[in-house]
Amino acid sequence: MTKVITYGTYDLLHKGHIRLLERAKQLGDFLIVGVTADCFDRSRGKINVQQSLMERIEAIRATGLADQIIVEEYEGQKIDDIKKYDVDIFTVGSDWVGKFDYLNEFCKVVYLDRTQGISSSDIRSEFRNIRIGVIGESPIINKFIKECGYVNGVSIAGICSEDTSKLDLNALPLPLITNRIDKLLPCSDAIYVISRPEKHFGIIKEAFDFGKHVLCESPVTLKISDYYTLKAIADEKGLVLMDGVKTAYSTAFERLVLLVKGGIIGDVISIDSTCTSMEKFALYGEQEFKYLWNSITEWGPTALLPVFDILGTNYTDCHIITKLLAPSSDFDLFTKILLIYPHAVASVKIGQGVKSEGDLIISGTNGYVYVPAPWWKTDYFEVRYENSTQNRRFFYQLDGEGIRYEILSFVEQIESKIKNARISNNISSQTIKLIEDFYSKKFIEI
Ligand code: C2G
Repeated sequence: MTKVITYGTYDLLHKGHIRLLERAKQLGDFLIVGVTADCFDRSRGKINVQQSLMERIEAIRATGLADQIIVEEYEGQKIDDIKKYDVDIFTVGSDWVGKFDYLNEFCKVVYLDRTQGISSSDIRSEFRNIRIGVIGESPIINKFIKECGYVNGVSIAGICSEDTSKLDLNALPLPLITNRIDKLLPCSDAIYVISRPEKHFGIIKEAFDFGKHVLCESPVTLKISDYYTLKAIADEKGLVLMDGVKTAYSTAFERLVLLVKGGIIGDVISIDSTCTSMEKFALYGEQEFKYLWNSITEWGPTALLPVFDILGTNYTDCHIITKLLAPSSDFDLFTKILLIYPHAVASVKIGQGVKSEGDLIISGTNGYVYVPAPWWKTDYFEVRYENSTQNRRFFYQLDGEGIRYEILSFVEQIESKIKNARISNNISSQTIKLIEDFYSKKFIEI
């Protein structure tokens, strides 16, 4: 009996996939089809897969072409499978020609012509065509627009900006560049806001008036009452208001929180979270670039995320210690926040004008989690114990600093009726409350 094996994601099964499977089956007497697991697809950069593993397996089963279905979960598994199932032929579409020649050591490798004119990506883009208007002046916009290219069915409607000096406009094909938001909104389905935080409320309110969904760099507003006003409008109009902290969409961070909540280091007693970066302040010092955010708005939401995600937001006391650029200024060069909980404490250090080690340390009664700098865009963390032989290391792919996952989550929120935002309203509102306290001068100045 000649055994044939082939692998694929098989998302939104179409005739190209089926033709491949039919010809693979003709190569032998027994066809094994390996369907890729969600985490394996994500690790190899396929983030747009719409169907779950079970849905994709069922679709393959329904074709009646597979004699056996297995799941592909890790890099290198093909060699294991070929040996384990005593496979004679490995086959895959010609878009992979050359990539699997190394398997010739274990079995015959056959590349079958790919069916032209159809792909899962094209099908996804037929289902989805979301035009995102971008509003702001930050150089992060360059990354955001580039990352949109990795999300099927998303395009950039244009940019509304008061100062485009930090934007790579020639690198980006943009249908519209304006400084008028009422020009951008009509040609957008949704907007991404990264303008100065004090302008967020007005911009989002206008976007809601035009019936547009909003992804806003955190903090969404500077006043908690404004945040509740916007949430009420969004709920009433059935619009999405999503808080954009890209770290929340990094697999490493998501898994870290789940492991800690699952007790991997025992009870969490202390969290030390540091986010500093002198880069922008050195480049655009406050005098020259009035759009530079201060430390509490630039880094506060990110640095507070692990604290609120793991310890919650019911702290009993809060101390804010800050170093201002000048006595009368709102621009904090450095701020330290101490949050006291009934059975834990958290220390958050943030700085646009002060440099420190940007790591994250979560201390527990059985061990601790160490995330090296820059922890907020890490693909790696360690769980460490007194007996270091028990230490464990975790790696998770992180493409584009997490921005493409954030965009994907935004469009999925728009399409689905279930609003299961990665950042809860509670975390968003409590972050805003702390920032509002800062602006109300509820701090100790050093
Ligand atoms: N395919 C095809 N014609 C198309 C689209 C896909 O012949 N129009 C083939 C691909 O070449 C592949 C199989 O159908 O052999 C499954 O395609 P995908 O679901 O896109 O998965 P892919 O990531 O290409 O799978 O490790 C090998 C990869 O997992 C191959």
